[in-house]
Amino acid sequence: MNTESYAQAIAQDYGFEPHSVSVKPIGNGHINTTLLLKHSKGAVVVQKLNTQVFPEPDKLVANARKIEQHLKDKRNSGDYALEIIEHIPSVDNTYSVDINGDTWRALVFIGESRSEEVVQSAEQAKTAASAFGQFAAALQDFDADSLYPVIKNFHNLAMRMDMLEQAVAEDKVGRVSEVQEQLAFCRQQMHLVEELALLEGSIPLRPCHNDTKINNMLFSTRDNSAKAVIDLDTCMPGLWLFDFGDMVRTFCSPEAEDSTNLDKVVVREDIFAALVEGYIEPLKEHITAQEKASFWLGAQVMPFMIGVRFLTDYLDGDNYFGIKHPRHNLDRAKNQFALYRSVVAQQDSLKALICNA
Ligand code: ADP
Ligand code: GN1
Ligand code: MG
Repeated sequence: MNTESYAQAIAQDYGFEPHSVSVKPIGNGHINTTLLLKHSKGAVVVQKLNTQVFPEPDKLVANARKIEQHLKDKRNSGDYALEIIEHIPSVDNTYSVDINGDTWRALVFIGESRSEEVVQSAEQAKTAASAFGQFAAALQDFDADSLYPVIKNFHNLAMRMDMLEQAVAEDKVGRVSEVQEQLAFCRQQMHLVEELALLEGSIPLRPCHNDTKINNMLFSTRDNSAKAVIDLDTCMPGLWLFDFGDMVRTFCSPEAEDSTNLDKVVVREDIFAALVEGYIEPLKEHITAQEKASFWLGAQVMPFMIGVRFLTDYLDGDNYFGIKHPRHNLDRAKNQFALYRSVVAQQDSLKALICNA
């Protein structure tokens, strides 16, 4: 089926006037297919959920709707100021529809907004980090155990390393020989697995976003303020250090995640400082001292772990992340390892910024 036929089928399922419908891709997500659908009365976002990544899409939608409801209650009581990602019911009153074996959902289009791929200024970093902090704070009284674990062991580094070794052993597409340098590098970082294990039990499990990359929040095009935290697909119980680390990963480099300009892939300390400040402020009533200290480990783990995941997908034949060219996942992996190296190299100043916050 082509995009136009999907659009017609969606129009029917959601009761939009079929002749008025047009679609175009929006955003740069790696997982789902996201389209802006315009119809006679306005616009909605429609998404084909990637069932390779999310084998139980109905559970994902049920999770997202629980969070949506919780945030709406918070907003109604004046405890959450951002806009909320909102699912639209179909004509049959379901929140996802089956089109030719694929699962689609419709979301309210959050207008006058834009997402960024690269943070442009410290002010922007603070705004975005504060939005993710407000989101985390608003979820503190949410029962995260009521969420279905849509991807088990999502941020389990030990398991990610096992998956890398498995992909190496299988060498499905004959790419192992060209990544020997990256593999050797990965195998030297096992201390991170041990450091994470040592933390177990000393910091609380929290309702987490688990994908706090910069393009998963929307800025207002009117005044550049934070508009909404989006992409709630991986909200599950987790550790704040991972959400913090994912922001370090996606806010701090002046280069995009897939840039091959590796000399420029370095942590911008002013951005890091703004992110620390922006994220911790909304959490100050909740965060423990040990949790704050653990952010340093998060800053190292996330660039490294996502690098490992990109490398694994490259060896596996690119079945997980969307790619635009055959070496895309390898480029992304090299980029993330360069960023991880920069985090480690700047350890003294970055750690001090966390400690002094
Ligand atoms: P993926 O899971 O593939 O990352 P996302 O849910 O993050 O998909 O959506 C991809 C992009 O689409 C976002 O980065 C954002 O630019 C845009 N987007 C998604 N939902 C909305 C929405 N409700 N309103 C406006 N833009 C949206
Ligand atoms: C994916 O869906 P998106 O593009 O926001 C991935 C994240 C990775 C990220 C790397 C469900 O996020 O875990 O960190 O790519 N999402 C999933 O950019 O695996
Ligand atoms: Mg996304």
